[in-house]
Amino acid sequence: MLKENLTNALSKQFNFELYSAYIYLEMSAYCDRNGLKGFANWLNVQAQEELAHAMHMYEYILERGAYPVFEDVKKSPYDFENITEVFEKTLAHEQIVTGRINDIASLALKENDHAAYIFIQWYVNEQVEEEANAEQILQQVKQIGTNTALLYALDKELAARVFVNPFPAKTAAN
Ligand code: OFO
Repeated sequence: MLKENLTNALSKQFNFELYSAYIYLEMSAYCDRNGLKGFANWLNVQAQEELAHAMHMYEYILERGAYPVFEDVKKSPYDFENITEVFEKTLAHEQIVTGRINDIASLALKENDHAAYIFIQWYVNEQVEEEANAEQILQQVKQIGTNTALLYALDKELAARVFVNPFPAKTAAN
C-alpha cells in the first residue's frame, strides 16, 4: 500500500495534471478565437494528454490500495496577449511540472518505494519531451515574428497533431 506522504504527493500531482489540462484548454480557446485553429488543436491535444496523465495517477493510487485526495482545480494564473506569450507560459508551466515530478521521484526513493519510483519514471522521461516540444514551438514562433504567411504555415502543421492515449492497455482493461 502507498504510504500517506506518497499518496498525498501523487494526489496533488493528479490534481495538478487536471489543472494543466484546464490551462491548456484556456490557451486553446484563445488560439481558436484568434484564428489559429492549428495552434488551438495542438493545445487541445495537450489538454487531453494532461487528462490522461491525471487518470493514470488516479488509477495508480487506487491500484496501490490508497484513496486519492480530491481538491479544487484552480483556474489558470497565466495571461497572454500573443502566440509567443502562450508558448512562453507553456514552457514555464512544463518546467514547473518537471520540478514536481522530480520531487515525487525523490520522495519515492526516500521511502524505498521502488514500485512508485518506477511508476514516476515514465513522467520523468515524458517531461523531457514536454519541455522539448514547448521549447521548439516557442523558438519557431519567435523566429516567425510578424510574418503572417509563416505563422499560418506553422498553424497548418500543428493542426495535424492527434491525441494518442499513452496508456491504451490500461484504459481497455478498465
Ligand atoms: Fe502531464 O505532462 Fe505536461 O505537464
